[in-house]
Amino acid sequence: MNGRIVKALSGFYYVYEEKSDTVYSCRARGLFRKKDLHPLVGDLVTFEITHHKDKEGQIVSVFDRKSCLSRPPVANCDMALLVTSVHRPDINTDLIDRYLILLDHSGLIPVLILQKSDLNSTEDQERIIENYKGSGYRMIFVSALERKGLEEVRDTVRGHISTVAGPSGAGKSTLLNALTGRDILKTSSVSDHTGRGKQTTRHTELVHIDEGTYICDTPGFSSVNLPRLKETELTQYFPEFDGYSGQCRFRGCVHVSEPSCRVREAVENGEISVGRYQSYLRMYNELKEINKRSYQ
Ligand SMILES: Nc1nc2c(ncn2[C@@H]2O[C@H](COP(=O)(O)OP(=O)(O)OP(=O)(O)O)[C@@H](O)[C@H]2O)c(=O)[nH]1
Ligand SMILES: [Mg+2]
Ligand SMILES: [Zn+2]
Repeated sequence: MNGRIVKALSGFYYVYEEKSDTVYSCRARGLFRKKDLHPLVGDLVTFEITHHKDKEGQIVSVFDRKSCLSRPPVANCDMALLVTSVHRPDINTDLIDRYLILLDHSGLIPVLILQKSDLNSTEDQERIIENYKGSGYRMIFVSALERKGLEEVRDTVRGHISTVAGPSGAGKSTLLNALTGRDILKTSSVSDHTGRGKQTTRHTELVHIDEGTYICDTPGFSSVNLPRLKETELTQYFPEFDGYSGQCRFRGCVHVSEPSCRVREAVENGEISVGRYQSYLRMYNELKEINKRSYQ
């Protein structure tokens, strides 16, 4: 039998078999320990049924992965819905920008989901759009509460295996509940005191939306490590620089302090947003530091 791991908890792997619409609780054989292969949520596996009535089985093999993301740890996703709110909790563009680098590096299509749009003013919305202008990232304003933007999300994820990612309290689980029309995932309110989420989702779980469409619910996070990159490669991860970087005076310009830099010029005259350029500089310096330390 073939199936997909939809949840991993306390040594059990929950494997979903689409044809029979059944979830089997499986153990992984010692084989995995020997090979040091840890099955992940999203993995396609072959399994044997060991107990029909109790729907128990044993995983025999794991298929090669199409992708593997470190945070959250999921396999075979080709798309990531980066879910954040503007208010409650407040938006953290540094976290978004770092995560966009990680996604690009892992080969996943990023989609920016601005959840809780019912709490936004028109200016809030314009500010976010302005910040990512020219990046080409798909951006969807959603209110799970008022059921706005859900059709656009559905159209975007159709046929994809996606994962949600974003800070605690951003409304990831609420969004998935709204998309399935079922209250299957636990949610809880944002703290009035801190304005932050309460780490409600504790494990990663793949939710079957319809044939061939899955979305993974994941625990919230508040920091992202950059992938291992040379600082000079970072410019490739900012799509809004693409139309300008070829026009800088120096080949290999990293747009930091070189003269006649077309990217910096574009920032100065408002063609590229200052916020994104500052993110670039922060990450550039961080990578430079990391790389210096690791070569010492
Ligand atoms: N105003 C408003 N509140 C929302 C919306 N969607 C979710 N919320 C609220 O936001 C709070 C957090 O929602 P969750 O879905 O639990 O957030 P989460 O991102 O899954 O959080 P973690 O599981 O902790 O990572 C809940 O109180 C929701 O009711 C929305 O569209 N508008
Ligand atoms: Mg959640
Ligand atoms: Zn330049």
